Amino acid sequence: MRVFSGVQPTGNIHLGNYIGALKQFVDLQDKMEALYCIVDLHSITVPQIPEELYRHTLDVAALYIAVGLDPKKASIFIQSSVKEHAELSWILTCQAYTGELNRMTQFKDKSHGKESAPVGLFSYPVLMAADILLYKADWVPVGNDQKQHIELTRDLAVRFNNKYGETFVVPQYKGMEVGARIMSLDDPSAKMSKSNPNDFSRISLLDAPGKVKKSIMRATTDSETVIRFDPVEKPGISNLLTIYSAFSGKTIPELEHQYEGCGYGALKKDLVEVVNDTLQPIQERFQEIRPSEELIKILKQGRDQAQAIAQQTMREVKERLGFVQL
Ligand code: AQP
Repeated sequence: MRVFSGVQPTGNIHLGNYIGALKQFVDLQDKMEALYCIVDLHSITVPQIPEELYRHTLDVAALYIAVGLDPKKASIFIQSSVKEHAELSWILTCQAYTGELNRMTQFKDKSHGKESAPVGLFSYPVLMAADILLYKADWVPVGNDQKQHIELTRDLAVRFNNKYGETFVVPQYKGMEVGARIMSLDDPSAKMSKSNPNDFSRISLLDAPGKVKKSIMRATTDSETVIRFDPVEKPGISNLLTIYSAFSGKTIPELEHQYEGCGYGALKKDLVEVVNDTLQPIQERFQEIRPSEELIKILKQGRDQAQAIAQQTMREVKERLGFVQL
């Protein structure tokens, strides 16, 4: 069994990325062959400042290690360092229909209100399919904002296999029941996101304790006082309970019981502590690994491991398509 996933270097990893994806990356590296990349090719579907992209790419790589990914167990690499991603993406673009890409909600969200959008933003789910199919991954741990893209990946794999012969593994979406979508702290109707201009809408893994405190204490709740998990009626409190549960290991019913009769302030105060206690060792490890030569070595080693698999898949794909390989 093989697991593959990635994170865009569009900013520092936040609690949504961590709970929805990275925590699972760490669990799965012990259970199967694992490949995790930093998807820089995806990040340029929206404008990036080159110096920031460079910095964020290495930051995300260091955060992968800091949260517990082990280069002895998982291949960690930068997407653009394995050119086969772009190559397979083009081949799959020729198998995808504009109608199915038109239905992708993330494209609709990100291009909303714009007169025109980059073609790459429109076709980005095909690049994501290429990322996954290139490694014949069985499992793809992602937050539920990506579920529709995994369905497209499955459709493209089946379509290619039916047309050209069994080539790709049809991957499974590996989501979670709780925590698959962490919401913005300032607006619990929107998902927590790196690109939200309000810094207090999210908590990044590198946030200082004071910033964590401010973000949580300011988080939007409701006018009631009862601590109850109800994402429809009480999205703000439910979001805080979800974060609390993911960081403490306590179930949501356990937390509801613990905070029976308490006000929102008490819950928020404790959550600040739980989050800061979890982030502290991650930040310490980050500070060690980020400036080190070891990080570059890990990324080179990951690239070589990934490339060996990618090249093998591309040979098969080209043979099936009837490409002349010299
Ligand atoms: N709010 C979230 N809750 C749970 N999971 C989330 N993920 C993202 N936001 C949440 C999951 O994190 C992984 C990496 O995401 P990504 O960086 O590849 O892209 P994204 O989904 O577009 O994340 P952001 O933070 O919203 O970035 P921007 O603002 O740049 O678009 C994915 O598995 C994703 O599902």
